[in-house]
Amino acid sequence: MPLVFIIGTAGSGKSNFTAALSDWLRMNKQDVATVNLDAGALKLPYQPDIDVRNYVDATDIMERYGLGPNGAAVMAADLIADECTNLARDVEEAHADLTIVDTPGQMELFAFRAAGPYIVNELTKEQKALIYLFDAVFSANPLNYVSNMFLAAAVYNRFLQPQFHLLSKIDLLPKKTVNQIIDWSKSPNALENAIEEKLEDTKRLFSRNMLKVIAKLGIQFPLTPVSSKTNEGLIATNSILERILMQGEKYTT
Ligand SMILES: Nc1nc2c(ncn2[C@@H]2O[C@H](COP(=O)(O)OP(=O)(O)OP(=O)(O)O)[C@@H](O)[C@H]2O)c(=O)[nH]1
Ligand SMILES: [Mg+2]
Repeated sequence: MPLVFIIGTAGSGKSNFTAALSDWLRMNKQDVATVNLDAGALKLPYQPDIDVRNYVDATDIMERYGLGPNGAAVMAADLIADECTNLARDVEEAHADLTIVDTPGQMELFAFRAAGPYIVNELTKEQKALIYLFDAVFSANPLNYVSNMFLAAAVYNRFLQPQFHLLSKIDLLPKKTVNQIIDWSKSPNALENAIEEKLEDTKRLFSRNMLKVIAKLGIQFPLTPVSSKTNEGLIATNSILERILMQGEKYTT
């Protein structure tokens, strides 16, 4: 029963991608379960099979401890770790061939506090992977793109799990811009040229130096373009998932 965690900055499209991928897989006769780990989610674009809000509720925490929304979100993120046994049991009992996990809205609550890596390790002992979403609208600027590469590298460093990268919400950009970003993700030269062309002064210098560091680290994040509105890229995503999680086999045998 492999698991895939969907991660990305706030608003990068995690919940909608969880909805689109699970709907599409079900349409293709795959047995899928969805998990919501966002204790503060008010409305979700899918009906989660397993829901952390059954155990931890951010609104409830706000009232009980007199906290604001951010304080409650931090506390909720930490409390989720205590519910890991319950959540792992729920995942087990769902008996799905693939479980898709939608992570909390603010990525740092999941990636940069102790609870996130603990949950990723403990939710299942089966095969797992992380999908990191690059928001296409944000990533269209080379400086933002390079910053997102650093975030993706930091996330990888926290979880040390197989991780692959998608460019989300591509329906919001012209095809030419999408192709350009995909080009940057595959060719450091193309990204370097964009930095020289599109950025000035400090921003150019900063991006150029960040790119040098990335080259030194030997990181490359080839992006697969996706849209949860048009379902573009879901076939490609599924192929990558099958390769990572199932050594190329289908989930359902
Ligand atoms: N056009 C378009 N909009 C999208 C797509 N995916 C998400 N959105 C929109 O982007 C916004 C954020 O999407 P979510 O799926 O809630 O993103 P998230 O990462 O779960 O956000 P938080 O959990 O609130 O941080 C919503 O307004 C969505 O409708 C997409 O593929 N295309
Ligand atoms: Mg969400």
